[in-house]
Amino acid sequence: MTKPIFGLASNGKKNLLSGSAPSGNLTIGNYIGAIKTWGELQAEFNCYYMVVDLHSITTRQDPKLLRERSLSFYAQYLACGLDPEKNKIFLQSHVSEHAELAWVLNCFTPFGDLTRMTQFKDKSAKHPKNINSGLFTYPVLMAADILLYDAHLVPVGEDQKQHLELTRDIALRFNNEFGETFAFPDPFIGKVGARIMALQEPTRKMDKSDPNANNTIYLLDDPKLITKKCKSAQTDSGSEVRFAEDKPGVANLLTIYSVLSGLTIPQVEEKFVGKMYGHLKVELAELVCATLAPVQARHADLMKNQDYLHSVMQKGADLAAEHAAKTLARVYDKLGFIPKGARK
Ligand code: AQP
Repeated sequence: MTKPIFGLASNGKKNLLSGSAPSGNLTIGNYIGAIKTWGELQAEFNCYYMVVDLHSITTRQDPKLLRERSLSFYAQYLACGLDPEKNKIFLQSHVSEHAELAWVLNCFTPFGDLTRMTQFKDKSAKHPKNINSGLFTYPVLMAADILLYDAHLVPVGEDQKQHLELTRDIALRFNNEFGETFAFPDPFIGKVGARIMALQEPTRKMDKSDPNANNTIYLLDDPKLITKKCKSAQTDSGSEVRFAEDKPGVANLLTIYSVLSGLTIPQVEEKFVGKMYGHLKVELAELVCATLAPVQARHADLMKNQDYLHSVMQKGADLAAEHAAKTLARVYDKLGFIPKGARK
């Protein structure tokens, strides 16, 4: 007989968790690689989607901007189609158990394991004046995010795979010592793990905190700016609209077109046979604008209705906290902490 899966939701569904840090503005890369897919998963899984504001302060944030962005990220999640009735959508800092479990897990994470995290090395190189301990222990907070909700599945990009491995090591270590306490998370590999690249430097990922805004299409960019960015995207030598490794610029534009149109790459190539890069750029700009127009309109409406936004946010946090509190109580009990008010 196969062992039952630990931590399944009461409806028998697996838990899935993901999030994005409000450390820049959401991009078409976030949309294609994450938020669009999250929306498609909400029927199949018990989903937890966070705005991971605690993570964002590993690099310095302007408090006013952080507040604005966190709210706007939340509204953008909803505007992109995430349903607050079907998912737990919340701000990470609204559920204090994240920070509490992270402390516990820190005590179960060998220092040497953290020194091997490549993202720490990359981010330290990027921010040499602010190599703080939070940046170093960031993967432990991410482990807490995942383990708090018994997440069985975590959609992760290439850059987060090592952190998920670390989470699995921590869970295994704890479970081996104290008996089954945490569900064991697996990476969720989506249908098309499209990775969107920077428009001006198409050999690296489009990044929401890129200092060069021309590399990035933001979800809230106005149509004129989107058109300008698409038109000035770097393309390659030659003129044939073809997907090839030695044509990273064109391949990137074709990928965006393919995902947003629902056509396969060969179908998109076929559409542009005999046409120039310029045609692709113009049509891509139109497609991106048409995709983002309803998102931007819904976002604008939501931002005008802050009472609604805050009430949904509160509800999401309350639902998430219910689950998180149970996990933390289980952990504290295993560790030998006396529950508050245990004997009155
Ligand atoms: N260019 C991209 N193509 C495809 N998917 C992408 N994602 C991000 N950029 C692309 C996916 O979006 C989710 C959130 O990713 P993130 O990189 O914004 O993650 P983060 O932890 O919020 O950001 P960082 O790296 O901590 O901070 P910044 O971006 O400010 O440097 C992920 O699922 C990712 O795969």
